Amino acid sequence: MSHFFDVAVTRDLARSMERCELTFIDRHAIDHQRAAAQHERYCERLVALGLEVIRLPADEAQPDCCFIEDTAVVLDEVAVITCLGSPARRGETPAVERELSKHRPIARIEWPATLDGGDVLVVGRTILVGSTTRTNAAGIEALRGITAPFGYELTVLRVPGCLHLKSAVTALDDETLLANRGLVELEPVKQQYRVVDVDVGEPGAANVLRVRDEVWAHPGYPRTFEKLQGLGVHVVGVDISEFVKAEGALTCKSLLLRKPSA
Ligand code: CIR
Repeated sequence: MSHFFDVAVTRDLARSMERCELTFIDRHAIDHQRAAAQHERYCERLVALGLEVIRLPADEAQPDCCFIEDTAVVLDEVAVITCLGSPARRGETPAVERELSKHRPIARIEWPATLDGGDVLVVGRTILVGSTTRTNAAGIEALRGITAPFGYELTVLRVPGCLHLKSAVTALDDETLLANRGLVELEPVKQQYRVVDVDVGEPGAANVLRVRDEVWAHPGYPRTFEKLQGLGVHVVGVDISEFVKAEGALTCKSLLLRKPSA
């Protein structure tokens, strides 16, 4: 899938985000004003790159609603609405489905199959899926069933160390992964990709967002940032420190899609 996206669907953050789900990290106070400012800058940067940014309103009943990535997997051919692994988050999907149905045919993952979009990394025609506390075997098989007719090949990776696959590994380009190998078992794909390791002192640094010709990275991980610069990656700092406290990352805050060519 090309990273020349035209549209970003984002969701504003709820004031209730301070009551977000947390699994692998401890709770720290979230500065709502700073978080809102960071979200503005995230959206502004997408606009500056030329994307149309659709901002769905926050839902105060859904503290994690700004992490819109988990609600869907959007491919060129179809938008797969997920059944989130956390029951508390399942109310997030209807508003997202209403928006995505304007852009794509809809398929759904239905309970007891569960899957979070944060566990799905699409690299070209390959879909890497994390087996996590949120994404179960039935969710993975449901995704395989929906995407196989379009020619996608799905590979399952175990993620024992963190919330989502993409907290542990993302792609710098179609041949290269950025990973924390302490959090994800990359054995099944080690022949397929070159792997760049995050700095050992920055375990959370593997989540970067590819958008157009940029790779966004959180500046809170400066050594990994410099490493990517040294490798010639067009890396851009986008600060999401308040969302990191909610166990979120850069990819979680948008769904990126291409407009179908006319
Ligand atoms: C959760 O636990 O579901 C939220 N607090 C964080 C979700 C982050 N999403 C992501 O990594 N894709």
